[in-house]
Amino acid sequence: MPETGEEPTFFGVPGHVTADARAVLFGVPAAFGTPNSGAENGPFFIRRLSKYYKSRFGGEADLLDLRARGPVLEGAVDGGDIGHAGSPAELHSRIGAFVAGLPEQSVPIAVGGDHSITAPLVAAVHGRRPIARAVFLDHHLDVQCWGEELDPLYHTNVASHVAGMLGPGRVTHIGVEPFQGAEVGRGGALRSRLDELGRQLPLHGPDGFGAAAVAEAVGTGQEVYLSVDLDVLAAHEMSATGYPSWDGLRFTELVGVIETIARHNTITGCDIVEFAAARDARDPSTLADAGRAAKLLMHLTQVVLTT
Ligand SMILES: [Mn+2]
Repeated sequence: MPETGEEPTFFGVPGHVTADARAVLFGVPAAFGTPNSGAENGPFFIRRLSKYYKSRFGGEADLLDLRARGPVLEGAVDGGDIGHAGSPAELHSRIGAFVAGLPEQSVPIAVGGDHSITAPLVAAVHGRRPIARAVFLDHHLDVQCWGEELDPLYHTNVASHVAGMLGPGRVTHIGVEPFQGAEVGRGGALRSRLDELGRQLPLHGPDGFGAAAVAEAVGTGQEVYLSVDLDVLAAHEMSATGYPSWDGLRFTELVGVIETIARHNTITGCDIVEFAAARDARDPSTLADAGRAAKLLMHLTQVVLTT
């Protein structure tokens, strides 16, 4: 992976937000909401590996989607990184201002960063056009079942913060671990918080992740925010993340789930979070995971642009 002086854009798309942009990719290189370091390097790695698609052609190429026989990334731009200097609150207000300032027809696609950034992203997207449902593709629930008051935003309670913004029944979890623990005596609290939140389509459900099961869990005809925590993938496909999952969705399944959601709903904002690696990591496994994350970003962007 050659280091050049100039930062590449995601997939080599234009590096500024144009008035007619339909998808705005941007980085949120922040790790305020996690005890682990490395999540701040997500945009760095994913931008670098996204060059793969055009690297055979010296960085400039027309790409074709073989499935639709159509163009790729037409209307996508890279809005750069949201600066993460200062406090979490300052980061959140910069995220809010950035999203609010985007052209009306464009869909923001954020690359984190740890999972806590989903909360200010949802708030900003919801402020432009009301979201009916947030879908978390995540191995973990990120739901707070301890205490009476909701703790300050952290990557472990981000779904609770999002649910608090959208109201009851509007959060769907897909790919979560089916066996969940809570503190002794708090199992009932977890169950009632989950009932309040919405639907869960865990790993190893009876209906798998086919189109019918996904449409049933997510619904149809709604404005949807999609958050992909990369640990929803099994560790053999994603170990460059804070909490790799022994078991999880296969990459192909994950893409299928995203396409099903997009076919039946309108995605008005999305993110890919929790890629994590040391800045100087160059081992084959980290690079393969970053390449996979870049490919997922490609799918997500194409889904936004073509459905
Ligand atoms: Mn998460």
